[in-house]
Amino acid sequence: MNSSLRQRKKVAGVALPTAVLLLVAGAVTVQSTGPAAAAETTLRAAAAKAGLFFGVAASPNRLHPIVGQEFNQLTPENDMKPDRIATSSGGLQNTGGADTLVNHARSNNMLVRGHTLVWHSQAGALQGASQATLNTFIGNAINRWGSRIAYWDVVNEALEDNNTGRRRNQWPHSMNRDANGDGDFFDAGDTDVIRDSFIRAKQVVQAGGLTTKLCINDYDVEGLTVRGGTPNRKANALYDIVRTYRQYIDCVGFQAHFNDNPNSIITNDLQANIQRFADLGVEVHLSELDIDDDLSNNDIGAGQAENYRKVVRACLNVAKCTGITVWGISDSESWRSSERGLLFSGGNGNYQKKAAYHAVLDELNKGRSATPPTTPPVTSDPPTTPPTAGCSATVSLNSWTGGFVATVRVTAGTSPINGWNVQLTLPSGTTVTNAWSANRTGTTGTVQFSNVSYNGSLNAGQYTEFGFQGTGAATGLTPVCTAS
Ligand code: 9MR
Repeated sequence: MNSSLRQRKKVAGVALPTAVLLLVAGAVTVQSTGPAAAAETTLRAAAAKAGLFFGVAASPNRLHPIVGQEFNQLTPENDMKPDRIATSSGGLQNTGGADTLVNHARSNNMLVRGHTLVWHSQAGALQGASQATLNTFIGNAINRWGSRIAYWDVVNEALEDNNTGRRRNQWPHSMNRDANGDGDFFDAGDTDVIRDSFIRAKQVVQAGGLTTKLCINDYDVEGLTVRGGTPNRKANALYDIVRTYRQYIDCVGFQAHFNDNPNSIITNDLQANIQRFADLGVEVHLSELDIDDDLSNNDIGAGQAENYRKVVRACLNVAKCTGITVWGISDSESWRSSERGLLFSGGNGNYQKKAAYHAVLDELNKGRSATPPTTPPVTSDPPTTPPTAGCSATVSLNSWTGGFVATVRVTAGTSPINGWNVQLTLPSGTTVTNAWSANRTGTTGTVQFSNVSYNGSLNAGQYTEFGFQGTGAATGLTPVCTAS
């Protein structure tokens, strides 16, 4: 366990499409094929049917049969980290463990998430290296396994602890320079390790014609808020990075190590946060999931199995949440064994399913959320009030003292629409601080939100959602929707 993690640990039903896993050009893909079938009996089969992967962190000495039986994705828990495989000049060494895991994944029809290329911790011989050396390593590592790695964590844990919303300042982030002093590293004249590492990784993928997708991965970024409803500044900072470098970033890993740290609890707005990243067009993974079994200060419940259910549901409800990886098989073999955060007890190949396992399997078997029908349901009695053309909007709020997050659902009426505008009048003293999946005009009083390029066209009865965050109290909001 690295020191920052040690420290933060202490602080504190409609018809489902069926799907199959296919092995295509070295990568396993999930594909929909038809109508519903009986409940599946393994996590991987249930997940595949719902159209996502369900994976596990793996080590070469723990490749027990359960790995291939229950999971269809693996992440090397330690064997692809720079301290295992990097030389000081960015070359590769000791790749045996990683090779074993990649081969095991292939023979068990599993995806691989490579973990990880650029990280301040476990940097080994790369500690203190220049961007040029990091780039050499990025090229060597990506090319060694090519498209056999479906997803690579290119940059891991770049943001500071304690909800500051800042970048870390130790190497490699100490190389960052804010040339014009405007408080970010996003300008052309700035130096940014995140940008430069992703540019290099994308170059390598494109030059090799690889299918590998490139992810940024972090913890304490799962909710829109943290304990007490405080905005999650670390999540907002990650969001800004992904939005700014979207052309190089394909996927985002929310580590999802849920525990009693105020910034690591499970909040009600997990799904809304997954959705706002998904709305940028990236895939979202819950990349290192474990849940403390006596999590006492979370917002959404106390029982471990129920918490697993809610977290899995939040992912299932967002189409671009394409995978969940648990950080180990059993409690006793976990990096946090004292928190008993995983799905199995037992060890050394002899594992017993916990209540959390059954909850996850059950939830996966329910599949993704219902997509609204494109034609109104047929009823024997015509409705007394016919649905209207145009659009309608409803607001749901997650409020705390001094702030709130609003999720607005826009639903098309009886005809398809090509665009929408939602007007809201905020109470005095209330200010919008940021919005996602919509263009915004105004921050106080009467504010307008209109569709962005990808969510303006809705079929009759179909809906989309956007969100905004604000200070003050957002009571009595009555949205007025106009379609175009
Ligand atoms: O589970 C990993 C553990 O075996 C290592 O000792 C530890 C060293 O830092 O890393 C653990 O995995 C971490 C992952 O690479 C990044 N996110 C946090 C994970 C738990 O610390």
